[in-house]
Amino acid sequence: VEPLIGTLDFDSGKTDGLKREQKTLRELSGLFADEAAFALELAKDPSRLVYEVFTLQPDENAAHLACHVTIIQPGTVGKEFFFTKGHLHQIQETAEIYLCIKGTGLLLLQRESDVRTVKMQPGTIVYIPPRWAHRTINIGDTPLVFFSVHRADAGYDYRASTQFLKRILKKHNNEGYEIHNSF
Ligand code: S6P
Ligand code: ZN
Repeated sequence: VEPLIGTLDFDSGKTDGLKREQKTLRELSGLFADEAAFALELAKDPSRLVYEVFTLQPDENAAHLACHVTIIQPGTVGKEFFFTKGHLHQIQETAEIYLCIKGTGLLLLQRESDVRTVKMQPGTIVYIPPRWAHRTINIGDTPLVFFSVHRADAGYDYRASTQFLKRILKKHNNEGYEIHNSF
């Protein structure tokens, strides 16, 4: 395998040499708590960008690492802040490391009924142990940018995306966020 080289500009959040995937509102159907607000936003602009994932990873997977840069746009559906779908890894013993580059967010970690929220700001490093589902939420008004690394053959299990027990909502007429139960 040849060395792979990409760049992330820490000031602008722009990447180069990484493969881009995007998630728009229509791909996040069924995930936000307020279905009426979601329908309204979808009608306005179904291809509104919520987040992008940029990947640097070799084609061959075994024994390699994958790294990603995720950029979550600021925004809400109703009061709920924009987030990533969230997942577990198909290979359950996969751990992952996150490094926040820009913006303000929360990392929601969940293992069965055990839920943690970790504040993400530039410089925050989080080790996500195996078997903890993870979703990231942009609670700021600028894009949230973070870098992550895990084994390249980990795979993704998105069943976790509908099972998060907490939701992060914007405070009424106020700066900041509050954490609510999902169900
Ligand atoms: C991958 C890592 C991140 C997410 C990205 C998008 O293991 O956790 O790169 O893929 O933040 O989230 P999701 O839940 O849509 O894959
Ligand atoms: Zn992950």
